[in-house]
Amino acid sequence: MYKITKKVLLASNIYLMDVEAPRVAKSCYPGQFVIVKMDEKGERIPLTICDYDREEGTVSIVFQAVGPSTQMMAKYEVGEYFRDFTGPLGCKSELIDEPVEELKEKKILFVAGGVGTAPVYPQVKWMKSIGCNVDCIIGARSNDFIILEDQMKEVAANVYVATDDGSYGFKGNVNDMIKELVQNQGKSYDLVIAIGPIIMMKFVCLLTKELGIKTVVSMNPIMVDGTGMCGACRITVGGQVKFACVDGPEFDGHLVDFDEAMKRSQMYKTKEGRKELREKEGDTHHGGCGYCGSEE
Ligand SMILES: Cc1cc2nc3c(=O)[nH]c(=O)nc-3n(C[C@@H](O)[C@H](O)[C@H](O)COP(=O)(O)OP(=O)(O)OC[C@H]3O[C@@H](n4cnc5c(N)ncnc54)[C@H](O)[C@@H]3O)c2cc1C
Ligand code: FES
Repeated sequence: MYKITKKVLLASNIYLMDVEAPRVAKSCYPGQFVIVKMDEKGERIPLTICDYDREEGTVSIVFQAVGPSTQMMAKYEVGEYFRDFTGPLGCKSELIDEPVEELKEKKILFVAGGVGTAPVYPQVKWMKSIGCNVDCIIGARSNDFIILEDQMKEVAANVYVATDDGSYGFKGNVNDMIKELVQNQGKSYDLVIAIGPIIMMKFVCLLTKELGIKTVVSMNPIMVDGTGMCGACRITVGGQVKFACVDGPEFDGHLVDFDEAMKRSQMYKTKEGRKELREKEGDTHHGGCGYCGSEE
């Protein structure tokens, strides 16, 4: 059982919770995720590790209450317990293993979209902890959906907020903000790390390819069970088949087939779509994920 020690409403329907999970806190790294189960019969919900405190033994998760399970999760209060808190899962961010001196030489821009800001935060925090100053764009539809701005300002050298409707910060999407920084303000970057909705990551990659900036993306949004069992997160990267949850979630964004990923994740949502995928792709679904509705 895993006790909730903190609960904060970050923005409309978006919550942060700290959970007592000492073993996960001890071994996790930025980029990894956990699978949370509220009770015995609860759905398995994969969520990115947003922060951790190895000494306190707590892990922070951020989630948007959208479906029935996350809505139920939002009702949990401090002092209540999750039944399962499995992790850390997935590979740690590639930056963690890079030599610090090389990282210090690089000019890095993080691009966070919507709830995707949650997985960006621990990476930026890590960079600060090893003495690297990085820039960060936080993009959201409007002022109401911006999360972790103050926390990000503590760890990034510069934080640029962009809203689609101009209700706060720069008016425009994250791509408009990148163009503003690179083309109008004369900033230059060696690496972009973009995490957010698939459509956002696709368009960021199209732009950074034009600008000649290497880009890493995180394919968390297409995951379903997060264990390599369901086949939902199958993607093509540079012509090779990969599974986001076990081979990723981070990949070279210029090699990811985003159109296929978006089409597959739509098809995976319906029974007919899953049947069609099985017929086309063979046995990518091994069953037993308890998530996709498949019987086998
Ligand atoms: C790595 C990862 C981990 C996640 N972990 C969690 C989690 O722990 N908990 C959770 O609840 N959810 C999680 N998610 C789900 C989360 O991605 C949401 O599905 C997603 O962020 C949508 O948020 P939004 O609706 O606020 O996006 P929007 O507000 O619609 O968009 C966010 C930003 O993307 C920009 N954008 C959108 N379309 C384009 C475009 N075509 N070109 C350029 N920019 C564009 C917008 O301008 C805006 O700046 C995770 C997602 C990722 C990527
Ligand atoms: S989420 Fe990767 S196989 Fe299911």
